[in-house]
Amino acid sequence: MHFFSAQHNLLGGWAIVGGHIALAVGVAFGMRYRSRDDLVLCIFGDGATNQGYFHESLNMAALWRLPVVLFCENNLYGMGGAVERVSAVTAMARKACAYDIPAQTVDGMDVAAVYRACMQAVEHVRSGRGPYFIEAETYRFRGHSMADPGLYRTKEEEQQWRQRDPIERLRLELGRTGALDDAAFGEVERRAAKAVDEAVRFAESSPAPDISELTRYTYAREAEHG
Ligand SMILES: Cc1ncc(C[n+]2csc(CCOP(=O)(O)OP(=O)(O)O)c2C)c(N)n1
Ligand SMILES: [Mg+2]
Repeated sequence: MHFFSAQHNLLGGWAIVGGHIALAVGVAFGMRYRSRDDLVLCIFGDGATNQGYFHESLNMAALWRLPVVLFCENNLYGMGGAVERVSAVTAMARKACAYDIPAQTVDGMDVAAVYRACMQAVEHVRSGRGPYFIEAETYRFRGHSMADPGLYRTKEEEQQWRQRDPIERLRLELGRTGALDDAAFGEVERRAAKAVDEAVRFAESSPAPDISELTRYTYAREAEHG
């Protein structure tokens, strides 16, 4: 969860649901403050939109016209239950209206459609008009984590969404247009599987960290020494 790569401008996966929206807006404020022509892409789930952070952050981002694209993956479930059981508003894009942030809903199972929506959002933000909200309608084929076996939906529902698997759809589309044949696609899959296997091997064969490492990287000053 705590991956981070400053080199790739990837500012991390965060443990506190919705907390990173405030961080993203803070980073966007920093960019504006330093007159940098960059923007932030902040990705969060439907569950995060019920958190106080979400509302405070959208308010501030809109008020100060900060350069941030807010990307909500609405996969219909949080951890342990369906959206309609926890959210008074189930269409996530409508939540952006409260802060006058332009929003669009896109088929999150269609890679090209998501790409197009992101490009529109980037264009909007780059033109100095403030934040933009995207709701990608998608599905999570499993429970949230090992602690969530995902028993709250039916096998039939899962099967229906499987038919729209975005990776499979992309493979078919690339094959149809001749951009990437099955062999080339298989090679991409093999490379990805190899990278994951290597990372798992590295993690499992590495020694457990010493207790003194517990708070390392918690503060920037420590990271400088690390
Ligand atoms: C503030 C906070 N509350 C609860 C949790 C436990 N938790 C982790 S993920 C999650 C559900 C998140 O749902 P959603 O945003 O829809 O993400 P998804 O797993 O569907 O991508 C919860 C409740 C947490 N990490 N932080
Ligand atoms: Mg979700």
